[in-house]
Amino acid sequence: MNDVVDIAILGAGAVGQLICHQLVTAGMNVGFIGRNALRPSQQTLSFTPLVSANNCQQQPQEIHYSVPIFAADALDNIRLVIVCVKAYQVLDALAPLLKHLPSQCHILLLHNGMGPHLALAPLIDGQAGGRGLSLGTTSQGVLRQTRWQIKQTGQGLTQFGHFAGLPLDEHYRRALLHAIPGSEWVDAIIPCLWQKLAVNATINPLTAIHNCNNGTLAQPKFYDTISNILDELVNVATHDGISLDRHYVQERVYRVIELTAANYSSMHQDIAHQRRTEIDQINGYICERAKAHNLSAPANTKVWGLVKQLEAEHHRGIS
Ligand code: KPL
Repeated sequence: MNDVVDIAILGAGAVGQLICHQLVTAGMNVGFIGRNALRPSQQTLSFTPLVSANNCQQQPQEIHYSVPIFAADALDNIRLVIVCVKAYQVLDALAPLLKHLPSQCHILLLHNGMGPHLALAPLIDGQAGGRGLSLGTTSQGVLRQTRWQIKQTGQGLTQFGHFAGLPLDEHYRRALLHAIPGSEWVDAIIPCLWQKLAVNATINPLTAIHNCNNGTLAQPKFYDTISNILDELVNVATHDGISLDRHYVQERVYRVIELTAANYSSMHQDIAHQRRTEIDQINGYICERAKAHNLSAPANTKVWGLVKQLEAEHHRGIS
């Protein structure tokens, strides 16, 4: 058996650790890139699986396992980097690593929101040796309990697709689909990212602004705001050449509200913990694309502004 670690995850947040767990469980050799690591080390991770619906009496067993952490300049064997940092960190985290990654190493972005792929594609496309960029989105629910301890809170669809440069090698494609439950490879990933953007552009800012869980948004008083955000999003996407089914998009948002009713969105948690949010890459992205097409997007502009205000209040220490 080949024990060389050839897959690296950049970003050890909740999603990064979940993907790591799923790949390790499927027998793949995975490690994390330690952005400030000077020498290689090992880290023990803990994972609590989902309680299965027909076995809710039994407490799920916590699983512990160890994975390598690489120094950023020791990445010669890496053939696939899965980027799980927040959308606003992608460029700063990845750009300095590109010179240390082998020329045939493929990059896969997996984060909420949109935008970084546009800035990254020219850096990947022009590389000698044949680098490639794929994009992905996941709706799996996961909660980080302590620094290296996560708990899966929900199943969900994960979609991957090619975006620029050379396609991901078939071996890695198959491995990802085998390892990640409910995952699929799609021919056109950008429409899938817009659909996920619709979920995040409604649930995330509204739960943060109204300090509520996802399920609260099923109340009729939120209907018009959700509708307006989605009208604008679908219109902007159309001008970007992406045709979305308006009815289906809204149905999907309400399905997620129902399925994750008890959860607090990632943006709600970011505001609650006084962290920066991904609002610029979610509603901000919609507003920027609207501006590029000379369209107005008042509902998205409003929630973008309100969340920026919440971020600024925390920054100034007001709560
Ligand atoms: O992706 C999410 C998030 O919180 O970022 C949703 C689907 C809204 C679940 O909370």
